[in-house]
Amino acid sequence: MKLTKTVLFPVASTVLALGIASFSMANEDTFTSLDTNEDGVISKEEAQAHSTLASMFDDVDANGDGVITYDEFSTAGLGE
Ligand SMILES: [Ca+2]
Ligand SMILES: [Ca+2]
Repeated sequence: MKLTKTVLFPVASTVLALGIASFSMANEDTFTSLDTNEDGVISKEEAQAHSTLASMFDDVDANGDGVITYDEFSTAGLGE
């Protein structure tokens, strides 16, 4: 029992870490492709290219400054 736990835990951690890494990359690709003027944030106009983001814009823009940062984007769980 003790041996099984010792062996399985690092494997599970690696799989989890890889899953998170690939999710983050997909997220970043989506964010970058939406940021057409490459100023590092998504404006309301740029968000129109992403139907989900466009309809959720005000919710995703957590601090209400009218643009979406990568932090706000990833916190909202967008990226597909
Ligand atoms: Ca932009
Ligand atoms: Ca914002």
